[in-house]
Amino acid sequence: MAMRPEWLDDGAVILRGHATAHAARMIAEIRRIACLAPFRRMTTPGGGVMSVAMTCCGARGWCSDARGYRYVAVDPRTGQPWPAMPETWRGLAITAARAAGYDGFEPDSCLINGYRPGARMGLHQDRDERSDAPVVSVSFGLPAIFQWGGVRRTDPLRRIPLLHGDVVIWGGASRYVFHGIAPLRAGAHAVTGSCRYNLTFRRTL
Ligand code: MD3
Ligand code: FE
Repeated sequence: MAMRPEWLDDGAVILRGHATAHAARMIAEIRRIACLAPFRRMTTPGGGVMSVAMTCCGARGWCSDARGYRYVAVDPRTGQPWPAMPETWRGLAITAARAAGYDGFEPDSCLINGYRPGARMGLHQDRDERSDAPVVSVSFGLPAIFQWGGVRRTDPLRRIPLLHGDVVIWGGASRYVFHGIAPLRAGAHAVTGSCRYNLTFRRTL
C-alpha cells in the first residue's frame, strides 16, 4: 500500500485514501459489530441526545450518560463485553501510526461513529483516555467537514474535508486540540449509501 503522509500540523498526519481498498470489508465488519453492539445515540451529562450514533469494539468502549463520559469494558446496552476489534483493523491502525512516526501504538478501543444527514459533532477535546497515545481516525462514506481548532476552545477553526478512505493520525501537539464535525450534508455514497462512518482507534489505559 502506497503511503504518502501529508503533515497537517504539529503531530497531525493525514494519509489520504489509505483505507479505501479496505472499505467494503471494513463496512461489512461494522455491520457485523453492530449486530452484537447496536448503534445508539447516547445521552450527554447536560441532558441532550447526541445526533451521532455510536458503537464500539475492543477491550473497552466509550460511553456517555447523565453521569458523564468514560470507558467501560461492558456495553451498558447489552450487558455483554464489546465485540472484539478485528485483527485487520488493529493492524491498519498500528501501520498508520507508524507511518506518522508513532511506533508502538497499541490501540485497545475503537469508537465507531455513524452519521446520517444533519448529524454533527460539536467542538470538543478527547480527554477520557488515560494514555496520551495518538488517536487514529478512519473515515468512510459521505464526506464531512472537519473543524480543527487549537488547545483553547476560542482558537480559530480550520476546515478540512475528510473523505472516504482518509486516515488521520493525531498525536503530540495535536492530541488535545478542540475539534468537531459540521452537520453532514445529504448525499449518496456508492459504498455506504446516505451515511458516514468514522472509526477512531484509541489507547484508553
Ligand atoms: C483530534 N470524531 O470520535 S475524527 C471523536 O469524524 C471525533 O467522527 C470525529 O472527534 C468524527 O472523538 C472526528 C478526527 C479526530 C478524532 C479524534 C481526535 C480528530 C482528533 C482526537 C484528538 C485530536
Ligand atoms: Fe473527538
